[in-house]
Amino acid sequence: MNKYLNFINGEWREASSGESVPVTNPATGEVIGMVVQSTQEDVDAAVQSAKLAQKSWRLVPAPKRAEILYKVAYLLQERKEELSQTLTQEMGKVISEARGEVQEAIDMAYYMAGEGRRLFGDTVPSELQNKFAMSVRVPIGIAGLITPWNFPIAIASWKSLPALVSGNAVVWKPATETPAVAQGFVKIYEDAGLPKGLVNLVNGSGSVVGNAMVEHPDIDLISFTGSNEVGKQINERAGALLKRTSLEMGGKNAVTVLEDADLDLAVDGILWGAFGTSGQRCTASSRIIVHEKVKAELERKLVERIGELKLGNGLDETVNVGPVINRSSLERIDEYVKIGQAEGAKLLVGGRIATENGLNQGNFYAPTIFTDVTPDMRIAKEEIFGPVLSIIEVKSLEEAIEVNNSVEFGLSSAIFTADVNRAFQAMNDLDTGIVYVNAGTTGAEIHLPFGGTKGTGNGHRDSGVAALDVYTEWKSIYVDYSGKLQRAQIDNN
Ligand code: UN1
Repeated sequence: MNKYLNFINGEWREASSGESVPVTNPATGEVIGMVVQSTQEDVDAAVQSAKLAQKSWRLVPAPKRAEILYKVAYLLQERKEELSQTLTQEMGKVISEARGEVQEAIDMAYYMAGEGRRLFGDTVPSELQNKFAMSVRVPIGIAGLITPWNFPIAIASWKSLPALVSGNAVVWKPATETPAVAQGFVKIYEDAGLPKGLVNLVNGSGSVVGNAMVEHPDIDLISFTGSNEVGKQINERAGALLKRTSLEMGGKNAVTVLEDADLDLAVDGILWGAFGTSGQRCTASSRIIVHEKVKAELERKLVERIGELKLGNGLDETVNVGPVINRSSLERIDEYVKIGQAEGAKLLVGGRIATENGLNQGNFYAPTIFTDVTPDMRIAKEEIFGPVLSIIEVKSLEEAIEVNNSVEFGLSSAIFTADVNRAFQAMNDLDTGIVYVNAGTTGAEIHLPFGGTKGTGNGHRDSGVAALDVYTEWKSIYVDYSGKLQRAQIDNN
């Protein structure tokens, strides 16, 4: 039986509690390993080792730090297939998507390695003669990373790589559901020759390990991706300690389909965005906002095509939709479907736990579409995190934008239209951190900022160059080479 350990100060270790919990394959219900459950004591040990390691790491020139990141990229590439298989086994997403996710980590490693030779600051003219002015990025210290199970390696790469290239050390708590991929990623840091103590892996629960990280005086920032509820708690606790937080939380992403859209293309985008990863992406499409003139035709095409989606174990290359993460998630999704029906939405297709052909061994939900949904219904407002889509009818672009923006989240949105003017209108008015034109709501690329407005985040971004703002402080430096006292704002006015 596999046992997933902690990695602290360059050593693979048991947790101080001596306890562990099972890790289950969501497609088959099989236990694939045990993951250790850490305590405050393990977090303290991880922080201590991170602190010591960071003291010298901050002095290593960034291009040298980046050389290790390039090795991380090569090793990720070498182990791509192995990591993808592991990912599918413990998280459930279909193998082609698992490969895509590992690719996202590879892309991020190359991109952040490149930052080792940039990490740009500004050089600006001083207002005084014989004085030089510039700003540089400096590391913050120790970054505490708390990551979810739905993108266990991509999101960990978005956070750990910029933290490291800019000179920080990392204490990482992965999701309890996905310790094998976390172990595989940390092993790569180890094999790439990252000095010991710079990346520490502490497995365990949010309530014990997560809290201990948030409250630890020597962890300088927390970067979290997960639920809104937990994000808010983290922000409150960390806020009282004046600790920086970068929070990436829920979504209730909508695809708008206007009457001039290419409907077949829209159907492709919708099916991929809503049922890829079984709807368990923060970016998943969970609402369709469709113009009344094309609603019936879009629905007909969606129902026809949804029948082609094959449910099953993601390791089977012919499967399109894998399981959801666990039993309680499956039950929560089913509960939302009942809520939708009680609210008066019309179930077009799906709406049941799938049990045929051995699917009852895992946690499978039939791809589900509701229509005649109104924006005030709970299924149109709350994040379901499963393969459930709600169709809302509108009469104009203006109304579509209003409906799109009416939810408490603001991660991603999409519009299908052939009209360039209306596309630009939408780009301007859709209140989300990510906007797609003629594509679904998923599929962000790593060199652009990832994050959202309103209840989705707190203004920070993962990935892209914007990620560096999370892991660095600005230091403004003035060099006066005039040899005399020059008083800014006084001697030159
Ligand atoms: C997430 O769902 O939390 O844009 C991340 C996407 C992926 C990342 C999703 N590149 O859909």
